[in-house]
Amino acid sequence: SNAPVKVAVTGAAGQIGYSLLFRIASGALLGPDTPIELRLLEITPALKALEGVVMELDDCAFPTLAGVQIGDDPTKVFDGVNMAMLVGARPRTAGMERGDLLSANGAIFTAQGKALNDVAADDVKILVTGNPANTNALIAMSNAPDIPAERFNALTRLDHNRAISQLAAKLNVPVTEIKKMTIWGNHSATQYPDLFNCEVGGKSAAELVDDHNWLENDFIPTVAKRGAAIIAARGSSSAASAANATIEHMRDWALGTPDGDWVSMAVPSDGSYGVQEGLISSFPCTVKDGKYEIVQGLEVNDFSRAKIDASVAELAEEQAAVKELGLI
Ligand code: NAX
Repeated sequence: SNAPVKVAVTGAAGQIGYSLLFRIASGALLGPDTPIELRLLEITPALKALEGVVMELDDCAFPTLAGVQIGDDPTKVFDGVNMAMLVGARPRTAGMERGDLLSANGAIFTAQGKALNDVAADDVKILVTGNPANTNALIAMSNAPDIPAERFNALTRLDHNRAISQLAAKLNVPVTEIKKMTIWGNHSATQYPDLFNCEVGGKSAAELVDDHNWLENDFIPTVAKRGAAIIAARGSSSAASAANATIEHMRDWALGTPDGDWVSMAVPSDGSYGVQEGLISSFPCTVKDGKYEIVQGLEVNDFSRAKIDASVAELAEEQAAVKELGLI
């Protein structure tokens, strides 16, 4: 039998963790034939709650779950991990300035980047879900000089899935008809979901929609502000859909994307599409044999150019702020 894949999840006692762990353990990440060993990191006061979650994992008797370890020390929990999903982060609380938020998260992601650098497996893949996801990933990457930079990604797959769902509803087609959706830029309100390169049944999505007012003033803000709409409706932030997107990003990164389609992944820029090198920005990506590539040669019209530039400018500001704080 094959050796278990070691999968770390941080913030494991949180809301997203409660959806994520059970799906990973049940085989949704790597299929029914790959045993998984879970490595769960939490802060000390949350370990008791995490023990309760582990009791429930035990009670599922998942055939693919080969073991679970929990702890509050990243150098122990990350030892030998092949995948790390960095979900735990410090949320913005009342009275907190942007600098305070970046500092609090900086402390978390410098420490976790260093620990991954020291103890993770050579093939480790790291995905940051905790916000501000792109910049947290940049901080972790910058503190892990021995891990190839391209192994640090941030999550924009939830935005990607939201965009597919909104477009499918508008055109009254099944989601399976929609290919080549792209989220560009930051996982924030400046993100740009691109319908000009998107295809529906092989035709241009923007042409099928044929309504620039809807595209600009309805579709884009609905996708970009969906998180706030979920909070307003549910009373807490998206959790099951965020867990689903985290799994889909990692699954596709490990197992590949289908021919004739791509996914959105926030990855360190190589300068493609004029995005300054080193920023962790969302791009259309394909994956083969565990390696992703940014899709090249797409048309970027003037409307798209301005939207991408605005989101990338925000990423550059965040990068400057964390540089100023000495975090990268
Ligand atoms: P919760 O507050 O429910 O859970 C977060 C957990 O992280 C807590 O249990 C906390 O104890 C733990 N934690 C804090 N610091 C830690 C550390 N240093 N090491 C390990 N664990 C630590 O938040 P939840 O709703 O699960 O959301 C988690 C993160 O995902 C938040 O930052 C949230 O903003 C972000 N999101 C990102 C999304 C994306 O698309 N990229 C969408 C969903 C979500 O908003």
